[in-house]
Amino acid sequence: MSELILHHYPASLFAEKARLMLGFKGLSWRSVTIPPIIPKPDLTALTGGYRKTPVLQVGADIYCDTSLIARRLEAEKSSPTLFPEGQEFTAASLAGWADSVLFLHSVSLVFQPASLAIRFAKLPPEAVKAFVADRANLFSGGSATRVPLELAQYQWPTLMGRLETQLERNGDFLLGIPSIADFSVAHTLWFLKQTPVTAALVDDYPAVLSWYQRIIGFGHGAPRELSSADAVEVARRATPAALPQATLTDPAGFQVGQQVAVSAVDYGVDPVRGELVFSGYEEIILRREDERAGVVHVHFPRYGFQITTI
Ligand SMILES: N[C@@H](CCC(=O)N[C@@H](CS)C(=O)NCC(=O)O)C(=O)O
Repeated sequence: MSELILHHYPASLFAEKARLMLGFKGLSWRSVTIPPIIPKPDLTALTGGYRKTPVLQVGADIYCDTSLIARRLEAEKSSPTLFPEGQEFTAASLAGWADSVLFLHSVSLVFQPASLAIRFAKLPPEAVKAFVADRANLFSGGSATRVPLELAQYQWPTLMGRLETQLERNGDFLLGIPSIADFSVAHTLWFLKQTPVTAALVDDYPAVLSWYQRIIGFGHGAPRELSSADAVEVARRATPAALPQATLTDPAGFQVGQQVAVSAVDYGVDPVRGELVFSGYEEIILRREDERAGVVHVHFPRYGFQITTI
């Protein structure tokens, strides 16, 4: 059986969500460290252009976006579950809210000058300049807009106050039992916890703080390093897994077999081109042939990604 390979870097908060989900499920995995800014030639040999972090690889199958990575991990090991029975909609929707609304608030808070000064203190000025330029570009062409810092600061107590109340009353986890929602909220708060300037935005809420420590306590499972070149070689030697059975007639009329481009809607909208081989409720799959990686299937969530014909 193919190993789980996570392409990520330590400071990435969405990667932290994936690492914590791997820890929650007690999984072993291979860890490929990727650059935090473009170019990422070995990663894009696998994805075909998707550049966000993290990406999960299983042989010649490449999974983009943590909302879909969660479902792939669930398929790998169903228990403990990230999607508790009867709470599937609530768990996924709350996770989606955290990964967009809560995340964009925390980006503004973390990117305030006092916090950035600490985060960038050890980096040479050229590296800071390259990082800032990369992130400005990341947001161009997408639907997401930065929350102004003053607005993020002003609204933050409402978001945290609601979390605090729910956690005080609902037990150890957001929905009473663990779910993907816990990991989506926790990785965003993990981002704020990285410097003293923003850590208080979490620490001031005692029920949130003890819940946060519980989620972080799941750890990262058992990673073992792998080079990015070796990961490309793993894909080249593997054959993509059998496709799921189609159950959805695409409402936009896209047909399996068509050449299409898929891109994220919000930011990091770099398109991936290939043949549409599956279109389902949660997932779409493109087949692409890469000079180095060979034939790969690139999986995207349906929600939050758009298809165009080419
Ligand atoms: N919706 C995506 C968001 C991923 C994301 O925004 N990741 C950030 C890092 S935390 C990113 O890609 N930054 C640019 C980069 O790493 O190149 C997911 O759930 O995976």
